[in-house]
Amino acid sequence: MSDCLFCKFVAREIVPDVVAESEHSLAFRDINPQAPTHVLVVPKRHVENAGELAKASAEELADLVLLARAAARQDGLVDGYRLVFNTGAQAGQTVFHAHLHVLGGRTMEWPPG
Ligand code: D5M
Repeated sequence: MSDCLFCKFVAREIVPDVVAESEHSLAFRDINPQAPTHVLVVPKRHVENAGELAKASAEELADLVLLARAAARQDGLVDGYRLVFNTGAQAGQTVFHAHLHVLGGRTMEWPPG
């Protein structure tokens, strides 16, 4: 989509701080990190959220999760990490191209805010 920020990252029209890439997904650092590691993993396909990605391609959803795992390993998150899909405005989604947050490097609390 021409006006989608994350599509521009995938096309490298704008270059994010890339940490890893796979056939179907791109991982880059969040501009406003909420933890020592805060990586976003996006599908190269433009879909609005994780459910839409699952409907379009289970393989691409699995690729997204595996790239998140690789990014966590790359940052040495051996004690754990949190994966988050904000889905919809009420859940805090602000960019409507599906993205998986990878958060780690500090103790997480529950419930989230
Ligand atoms: O998460 C959207 C995330 O996107 C939020 O954590 C900030 C991040 N973001 C926004 N603009 C940029 C740029 N330019 N580079 C890197 N990260 C960015 P959501 O779940 O939709 O609230």
